[in-house]
Amino acid sequence: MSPVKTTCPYCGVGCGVLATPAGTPNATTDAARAATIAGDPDHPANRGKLCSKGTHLGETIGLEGRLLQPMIGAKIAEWPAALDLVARRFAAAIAEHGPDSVAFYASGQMLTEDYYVANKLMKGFIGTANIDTNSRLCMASAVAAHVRAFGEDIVPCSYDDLDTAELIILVGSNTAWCHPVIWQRIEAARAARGTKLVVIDPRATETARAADLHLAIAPDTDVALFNGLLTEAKARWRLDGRALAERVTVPDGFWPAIAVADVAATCEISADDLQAFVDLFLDNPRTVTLFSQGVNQSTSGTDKANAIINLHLATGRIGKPGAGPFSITGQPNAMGGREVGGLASMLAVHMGFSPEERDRAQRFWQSPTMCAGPGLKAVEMFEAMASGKIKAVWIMATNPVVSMPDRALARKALAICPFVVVSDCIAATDTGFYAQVRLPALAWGEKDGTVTNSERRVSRQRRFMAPPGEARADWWAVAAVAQRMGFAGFDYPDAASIFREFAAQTGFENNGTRVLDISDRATITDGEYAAMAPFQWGGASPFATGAYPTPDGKARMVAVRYQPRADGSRDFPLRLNTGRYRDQWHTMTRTGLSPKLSQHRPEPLVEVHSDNARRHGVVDGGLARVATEQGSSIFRVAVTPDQRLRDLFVPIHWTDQTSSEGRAGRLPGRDRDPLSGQPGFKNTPATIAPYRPEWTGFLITREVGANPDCTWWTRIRTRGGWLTELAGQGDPGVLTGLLPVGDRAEMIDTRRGVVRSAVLVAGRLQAALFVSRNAGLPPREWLVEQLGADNSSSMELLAGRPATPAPSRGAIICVCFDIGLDTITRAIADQSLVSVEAVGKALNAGTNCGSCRPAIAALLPLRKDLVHG
Ligand SMILES: Nc1nc2c(c(=O)[nH]1)N[C@H]1C(S)=C(S)[C@@H](COP(=O)(O)OP(=O)(O)OC[C@H]3O[C@@H](n4cnc5c(=O)[nH]c(N)nc54)[C@H](O)[C@@H]3O)O[C@H]1N2
Ligand SMILES: Nc1nc2c(c(=O)[nH]1)N[C@H]1C(S)=C(S)[C@@H](COP(=O)(O)OP(=O)(O)OC[C@H]3O[C@@H](n4cnc5c(=O)[nH]c(N)nc54)[C@H](O)[C@@H]3O)O[C@H]1N2
Ligand code: SF4
Ligand SMILES: [Mo]
Repeated sequence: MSPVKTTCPYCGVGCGVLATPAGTPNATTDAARAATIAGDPDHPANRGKLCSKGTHLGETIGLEGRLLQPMIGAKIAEWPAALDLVARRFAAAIAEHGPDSVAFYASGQMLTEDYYVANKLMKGFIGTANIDTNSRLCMASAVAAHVRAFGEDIVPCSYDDLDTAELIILVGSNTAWCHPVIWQRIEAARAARGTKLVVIDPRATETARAADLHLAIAPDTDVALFNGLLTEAKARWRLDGRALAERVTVPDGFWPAIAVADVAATCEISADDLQAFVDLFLDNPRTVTLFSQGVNQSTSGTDKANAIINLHLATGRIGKPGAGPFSITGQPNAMGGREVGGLASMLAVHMGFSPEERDRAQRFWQSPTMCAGPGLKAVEMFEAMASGKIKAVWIMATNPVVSMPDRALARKALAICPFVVVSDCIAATDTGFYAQVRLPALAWGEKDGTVTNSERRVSRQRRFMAPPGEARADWWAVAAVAQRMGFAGFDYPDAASIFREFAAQTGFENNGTRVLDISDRATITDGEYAAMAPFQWGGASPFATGAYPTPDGKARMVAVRYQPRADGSRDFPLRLNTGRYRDQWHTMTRTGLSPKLSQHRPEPLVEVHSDNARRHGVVDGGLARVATEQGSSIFRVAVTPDQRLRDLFVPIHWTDQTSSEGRAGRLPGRDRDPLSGQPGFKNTPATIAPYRPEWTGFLITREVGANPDCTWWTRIRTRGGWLTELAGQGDPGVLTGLLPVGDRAEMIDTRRGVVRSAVLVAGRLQAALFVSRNAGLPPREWLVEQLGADNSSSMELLAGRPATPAPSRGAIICVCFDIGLDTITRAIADQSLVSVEAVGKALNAGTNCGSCRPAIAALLPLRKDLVHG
């Protein structure tokens, strides 16, 4: 078959993908659903590149774990019955308690067409703005800052600006892991043009380690840093006087308000480093400042973003090639959601809630009723649910039980809410557990529509596999419910017709007041929609003319003051930071299916500075309990110089499905930015203490099996099966109940507290359990590879290693070629390798997707000049 041009379903870089289905069209069996994945050389976002997650998409498109039928409670239902029930319960709640008693909680992983229909139904027909999305946890601060500064939610930059910038500043962004193809573009620019790179992040990430200058600022001191830089630029007469006179409004009292007494001391960085930053900034006018969650996910997130924007406005570094403040989006369609208006704080197509705007939307939709004003923002929505005010909620394409702050809140809210609908492609999710109705959604490769990436580029996601089972598009389910509720205007035959309506709305009575206007596409044919090439709205540089979509046409500086956060208490003296791993996506419903992607970080780690570890008695490789006021969870300890003295870092990915503890989601509190409502996920008062189990162990199985009954376990995909790490108290003997039937080889040493069991069927390993009271456990690598292998020797299996062991590979760095840390460090030492390229030549590592290149660079002897490119 010829390749289908589509878009990667993960991050907001929005890479074009060529998917070539391997099997017969319309096949719905697992084997037939295979596809070959490659980067699309013609897509402007990636020009053929893909990171590790995109490269291994083929490992995630099977039917394993899929929800394939509507479910009412625990029973399979037909679509009509499920839709009738949803419509009836929503209508009943509205009739009895009014429109504000119902809510939708949506997601930046929905397509624009899905989002448009959900927003239209809620705001124009049900008549409340209680539709919010996980973008509240992700982009809301950037949105609020854009609106404050520019009058509209506009990202002023394009990826091309990275190619022409002289200086790139990354603020609160682990670009090398979270936006890897942008990172590769930055690295290419550095190699070709000597572009300077500054990274501002409390952690020394792989991104930060590669920078010319890394400022490991104290958490949440960004406003002080950027206000300080702007004050210094003014003192040195380096503002853009013309821009300030003609294009920017500076509020009275701005300069005294932003003054910071001692920037270096406030940010806890050296005066020399601060000076180096100031010099780099003043010497390099073409500056792009990229920012993401270290900025947005903060109780001062909107102020942080405006501090960055202020700097660019006042120095004239915006609306020009190679210059601008650039909020990069997390999810594949965070931007599309903002465009249709799927946030409780906007109405639709970049309009607010003024009487004229509401009237305009009502006339466009020909709708019976309109929401009166803004709705409940994500955390408020769940608070309203928990206090019984919301009687029915529909959650689509997000897993709030895992991803919302304050672990108790979402669980309590969903337990109390009388009617919960969850649309997902996956059957078992922590949120689905609370649903009365679960609706099977199309997954990537089956769904069809559009997404918008960080640079405002709209691309098609195209179907290349038949929908399995009863799975249906989210827009279809929402429209079907709307029709059952008696609303006209929802009889869409396909995604194209929704796209045309959305495009028309962006232009409806716009008259140039809003930059978002794609109404030239409102009349495209189905064929044109099918063939639609990626396009960018707002052009490459929406503010190139110097005009802004405010009433007076000028941008606005905002006097944002640095406000220190209260210090941690005696009980919680540390600061907990949470974030992402390179090869996992959020709650792992998709990347967690890929054996390749699961190798990079097979367990959730808590990263701790060595002094901090010593002070709290935790050791590298041991287990530790991290606690905050909200709760606690257990992680494997990684002692590292990458953390600041009092900071801890844990990953967000593990859930009830994959771990008993090891759960970042239990830890952050509800504190949020007062303007955007975005939670401060990156800075929670916390503490750490050793967790000393009586025994530790691991289990290797072919099937997922039941969850172990012990204090701590975490599970990950391996080739041909699953690896579960275990630790607990009491008798570990009960764990043998997790082993399947077969020929059992066993070694039990009660004195040393060792249990080793291997289960074979026809000489092939089906499962293995290793438990030890004194922590002596063999490496997992070889054993995992024996799953299902021919002619296994029980002796070797129980020893946990082959009779003639191969040299250890160590933790896998390059997932494309399975190359481990030990292999790379050995090659570097033995062959005196000094560049990433040389390592690639010797081992292949880093030569496919390139996601591991920063990790390889970090292993090289200090020859920074050679590692770029
Ligand atoms: N591999 C992978 N990639 C992803 C995702 C994924 O799950 N996995 N998710 C996608 C999504 S939805 C998003 S939103 C993006 C997120 O992408 P990023 O924002 O790059 O990722 P995070 O790891 O959440 O956090 C970024 C950095 O902010 C730093 N930080 C914490 N506090 C502060 C502070 O006070 N100031 C500053 N300056 N920095 C701070 C953290 O130490 C962290 O390194 O990634 C997208 N890409
Ligand atoms: N502590 C902490 N918490 C965080 C963050 C953090 O940094 N720290 N980051 C926050 C951020 S930025 C984000 S974006 C969120 C992400 O958090 P979530 O949105 O909760 O995480 P996902 O795993 O992406 O959930 C998406 C769900 O939708 C399903 N799905 C995928 N595609 C579709 C589809 O087309 N239709 C339907 N109906 N379902 C689909 C998937 O199977 C999955 O269950 O987490 C937030 N929470
Ligand atoms: S950078 Fe990686 S995850 Fe992001 S869109 Fe591209 S291939 Fe997908
Ligand atoms: Mo996000």
